[in-house]
Amino acid sequence: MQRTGRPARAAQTLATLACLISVGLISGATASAATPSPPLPGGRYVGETEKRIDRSVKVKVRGAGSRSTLSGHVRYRCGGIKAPFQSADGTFVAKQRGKGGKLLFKATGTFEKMSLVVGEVKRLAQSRRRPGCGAAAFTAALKNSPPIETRTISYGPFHTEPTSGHGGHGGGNVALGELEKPCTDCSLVGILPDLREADGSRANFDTGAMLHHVVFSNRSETDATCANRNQRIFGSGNERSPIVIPRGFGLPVSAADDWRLITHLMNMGEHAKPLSIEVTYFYVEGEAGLTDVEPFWFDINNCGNSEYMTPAGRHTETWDYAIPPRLDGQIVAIGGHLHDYGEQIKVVNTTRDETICGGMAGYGTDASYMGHIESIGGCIGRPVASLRAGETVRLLSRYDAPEPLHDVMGIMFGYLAPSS
Ligand SMILES: [Cu+2]
Repeated sequence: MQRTGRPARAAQTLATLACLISVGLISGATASAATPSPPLPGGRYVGETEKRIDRSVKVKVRGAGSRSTLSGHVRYRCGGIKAPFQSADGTFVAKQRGKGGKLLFKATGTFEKMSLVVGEVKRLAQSRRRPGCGAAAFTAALKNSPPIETRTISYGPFHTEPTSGHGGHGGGNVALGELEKPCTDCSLVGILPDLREADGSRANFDTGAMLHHVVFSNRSETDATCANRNQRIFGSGNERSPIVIPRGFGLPVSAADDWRLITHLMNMGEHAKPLSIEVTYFYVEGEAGLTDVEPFWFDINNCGNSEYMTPAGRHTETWDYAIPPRLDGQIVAIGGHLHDYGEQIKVVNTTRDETICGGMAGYGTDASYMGHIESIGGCIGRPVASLRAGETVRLLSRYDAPEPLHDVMGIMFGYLAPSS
């Protein structure tokens, strides 16, 4: 199987097997204790405050320019050094070079959790030294206001049959009801979906597993763009894009909310095995002064099962939608979902001839994906765009497939602060 570029055909065939074969109901979900996590990449909410601790090392996180990176800077009083960094995985290196490219300063750090960075100043050029300055370990507390809590919940385990069995589909869609929520009087500000093997290790193509899709919905509300279904609150495909709601906004969760999920997991191995969907939630407890956001869902096959057919070659499928009064407001976060051979998912406001957000599909940088789709860009902003009731938006889903594919998807979902 190829490891970079587009997926090999054998894997592609597995990945595009039809999904909607059977729907069963499994009860129960287990929760694990909160685990320390790095800040959610792209989280603009992470903070604007830093703390002087060891030898005046300050770490300031200002947020991100994209969904996949976190950026900030390290400030070291000795020599007045301020060096920028970017982090995609919670670790970073901050460097500053002088004239001629000479390395003056180098610091490394790791986000131990949402609010704590630990690291080391590894190098400080002689010319910059002052008494009391030099290499040093540091810890830097990031203050978040309000404080952001994290909690990881494991849903399942789901028994998965090899895709070679069960008519080649490995079981199809499964529903799980009465889901555990991370909190009951709170606002979600970030969501990280993942897939795990029975031993807790990450499951992906390299372990013969795939998160075909999972959609979480709230049975206590109706969906904003499809009135006859439950409110879709978030979802993920195998790309597992982080969902980030920017600082100042939150998705409210109440005790009355009744969550369920529907998922299709694939097991490309030889034997049946359990797989669990693991979701790390970032949330703020109680009344925190955040502006409530409402989820919205744009989908090429919106009120159906989200699947559609794309022909061989490059093809863009579109879906037009008139904004109802409920979605008159400001979009603060939006991301997308595509399958293998997807190139771009985009939403434009055709009334104003403005692009709201376009996300490119990424392939071939993470070995565990073995060449399959691994990322899709999205947009975060305060706001990303505004919508007015009566305006028309168009969703454009572009694929370049070697053969007709009968069950691709084109989805953008996100969160909007309503005008009223
Ligand atoms: Cu999908």
